[in-house]
Amino acid sequence: MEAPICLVQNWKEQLTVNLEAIGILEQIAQPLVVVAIVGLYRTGKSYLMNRLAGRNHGFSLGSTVQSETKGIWMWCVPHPTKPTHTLVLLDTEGLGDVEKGDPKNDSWIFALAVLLSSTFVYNSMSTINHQALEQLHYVTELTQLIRAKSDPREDKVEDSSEFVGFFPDFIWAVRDFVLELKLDGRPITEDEYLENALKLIPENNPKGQKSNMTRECIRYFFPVRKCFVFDRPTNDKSLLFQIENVPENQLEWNFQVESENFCSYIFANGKTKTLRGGVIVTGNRLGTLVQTYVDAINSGTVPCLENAVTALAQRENSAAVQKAAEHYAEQMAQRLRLPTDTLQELLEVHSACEKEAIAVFMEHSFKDDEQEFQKRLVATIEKWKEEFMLRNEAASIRHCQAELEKLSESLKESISCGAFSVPGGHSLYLEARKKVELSYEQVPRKGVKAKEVLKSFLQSQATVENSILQSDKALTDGERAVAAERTKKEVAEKERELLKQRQKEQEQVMEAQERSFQENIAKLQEKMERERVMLLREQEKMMEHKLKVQKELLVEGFRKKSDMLKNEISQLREEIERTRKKPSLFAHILDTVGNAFIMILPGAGKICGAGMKVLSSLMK
Ligand SMILES: *[C@@H]1O[C@H](CO)[C@@H](O)[C@H](O)[C@H]1NC(C)=O
Ligand SMILES: CC(=O)N[C@H]1CO[C@H](CO)[C@@H](O)[C@@H]1O
Repeated sequence: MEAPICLVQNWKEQLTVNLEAIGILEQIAQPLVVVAIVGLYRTGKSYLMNRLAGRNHGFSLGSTVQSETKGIWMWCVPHPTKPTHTLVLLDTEGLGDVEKGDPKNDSWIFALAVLLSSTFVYNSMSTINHQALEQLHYVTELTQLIRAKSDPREDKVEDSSEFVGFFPDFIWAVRDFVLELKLDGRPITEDEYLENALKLIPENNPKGQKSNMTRECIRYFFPVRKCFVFDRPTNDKSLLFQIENVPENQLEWNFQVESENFCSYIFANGKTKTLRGGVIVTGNRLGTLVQTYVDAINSGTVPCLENAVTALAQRENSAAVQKAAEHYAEQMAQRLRLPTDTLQELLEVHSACEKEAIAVFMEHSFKDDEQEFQKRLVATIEKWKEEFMLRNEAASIRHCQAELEKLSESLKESISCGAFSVPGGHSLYLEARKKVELSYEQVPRKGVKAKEVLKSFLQSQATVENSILQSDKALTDGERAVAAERTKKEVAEKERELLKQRQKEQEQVMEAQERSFQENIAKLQEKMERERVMLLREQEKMMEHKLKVQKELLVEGFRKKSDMLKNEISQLREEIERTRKKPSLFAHILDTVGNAFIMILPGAGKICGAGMKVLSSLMK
């Protein structure tokens, strides 16, 4: 992208998504590092954005800002140090600018910037003081504006602490910093400066209440915090308003170094944007997220992180089913040589292809609650399998008929020229026919319909044979009766064989369904286990953060506030315990989904003995 483009427009009291920008995101299949920068205009935000993009121009700078559209601007550039990633820069335009419309909608822009980014930069001037913190009051509204889970607990605080897991890292950029980095005469780091500024105000005065809340929220929601201070870029006022045209080396040395440090930090530490459950956000996913959130805002509902993941999953899981089913059909077509010698041969190839297809599905699907999409895949593959079985039968019939046609040519000729209408003709006929049968037996790879085709052939010969038999003058009536009886017996024997083959095949089909069932359950179990480990990690991270906040509050002397966290912490501890004890959770899910799979794979149910006892034995 040569220049930024408006992503979300905040105009005429409406938020609108720019479809052109969504189109750009949809082209990006790479994972994203998303850096959002927020702050008042004329504070030099654009300069930092341009530096991150590696350009001098792009995001417009303060002097022309008035003509720009209010909202979120986006710039996608290759990540300078991670070639497998795309860096997306988001700039909020016109936040806190009264001339540009209702400030109520600013809260939404702020919330969107938080939701969409993996690194969130707040840019402000001169020092971190009451005023700067008050300008950041938007963070205190986040709990009212967005929700983590689709079924929130009664307890609001409990829900808000859910944010911790997937909120961006927080960076405070202090521009034109005029103080010395010292605390009680001792030099401190930038980060210490920030942490000190975020300490709560002990005495209860109404003036500090607002900034006090901001402090608390930042510490609560953003576990990873960082601060960068910047000197004035130039002391030449005339240059200040056209910084984009000033060559780098004419800017103040300190400022150059500070900008460099800021950019290097973000390039090295800016996280890949990730959602709950380890879902990595790519360009096209970000596009869906933006639309989902803005749709929710415009329809007056609260944008919800969990619902956004569900929306993504809905879209991608159908694609995952399709991809997996296509893989199956392609591989089957490639590996099968129709007709196969036996049904078992086909079913073995089927099992191998299905195994791969399930793996493809598992790789590309997520949050498949109730296994709705996996069930769809099982059903689709079953249908395909039946289709391949039909094709196999048709190929076998074609092949066998053609072979028999060839082999019985001379027999038919003899019949039509009356070669068997002589005394002793019947035995001649039987001999000739036996020869056909024997040669037919030698034909390789006749397939599943070999016996059936032969049977039909013999049936079609019945009338001819009978008339040869009846007209054979060399036989007595008694001999004729015996011969007819023998033929009948042979036919019955062939029927029995055919029946046996069909029964065996049916068993094989059932066994194949059982294999499908086992494979589906096994892969599902693997995936659930991976997800459980991920959830545990997220919960533990949340716990770590809460304990840290609790301890800090205690050290700072806010015992009451610190105690209030106790409840949350014990709740979370219980949740972690529940996550640790997986089998009870799995058993329930597997029972339900197992039954659903068996509906589609009835053979598996017959072999397993229907009951879900088999599942308990699977669960180790
Ligand atoms: C700031 O928050 C702390 C902890 O809740 C509270 O004790 C203190 O009175 C608050 N200060 C102000 C100025 O509201
Ligand atoms: C999307 C949104 O919240 N828009 C609001 C912007 O502000 C006006 C005035 O308060 C509201 O009417 C809109 O609903």
